[in-house]
Amino acid sequence: MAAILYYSRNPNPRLAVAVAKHLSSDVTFEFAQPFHPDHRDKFRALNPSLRIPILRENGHSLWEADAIACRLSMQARSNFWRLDDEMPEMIRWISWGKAYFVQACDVVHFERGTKQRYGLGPIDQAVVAQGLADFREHARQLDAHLIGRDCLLDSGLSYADFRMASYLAFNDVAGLPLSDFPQIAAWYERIATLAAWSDPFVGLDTPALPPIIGEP
Ligand SMILES: N[C@@H](CCC(=O)N[C@@H](CS)C(=O)NCC(=O)O)C(=O)O
Repeated sequence: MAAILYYSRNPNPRLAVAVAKHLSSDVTFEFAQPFHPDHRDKFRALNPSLRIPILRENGHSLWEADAIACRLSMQARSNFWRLDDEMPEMIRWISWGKAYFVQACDVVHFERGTKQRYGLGPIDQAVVAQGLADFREHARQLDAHLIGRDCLLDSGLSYADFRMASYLAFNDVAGLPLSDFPQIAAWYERIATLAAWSDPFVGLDTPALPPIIGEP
């Protein structure tokens, strides 16, 4: 029986779906609303944090997008998740991204996007200002690394690129100043040309995200 990938259109589930599409993984995609009162009990049993993506396989639940990407890449016998000499480099960028660049993107997107979609309160402008300052600091480092290269790793596209880009797919809402960082902008444009990235939900019956209803 094919594994089930529980997903939504939100950033981390989107990332997992993009990985599965990129790798042509043999999974059944199942749209999920783990925080819906009717579904909480089911999803708490699959992931105590209630969060998605979750990869359900032979009675086992694997959660965290990075772990799911690793599993799907190994199953596909792909080097998208490096298992060779470049693995430490790849993990370096995943780890740095989660701690700094992706984290800054997440902070800004949470205020301007998630909170306004799900009615979680007004935008905290101080949090946004700090998030933007952090974004600029870390984007400078990432931009410098990308000079003269197409991808984060020497040998080409890897999961580290997808993870680093995970919140940039939402920049219409987050409004991060990408154009101030030309190497990042060009790198992201290359990722956005990949069909699996530009619209991972093609062929899936996936409700749209709730609209932004809070302040702009
Ligand atoms: N660290 C987790 C974070 C997972 C997470 O925060 N998921 C959010 C979306 S980004 C979620 O489950 N939201 C509920 C939903 O999408 O319905 C990962 O990387 O997978």
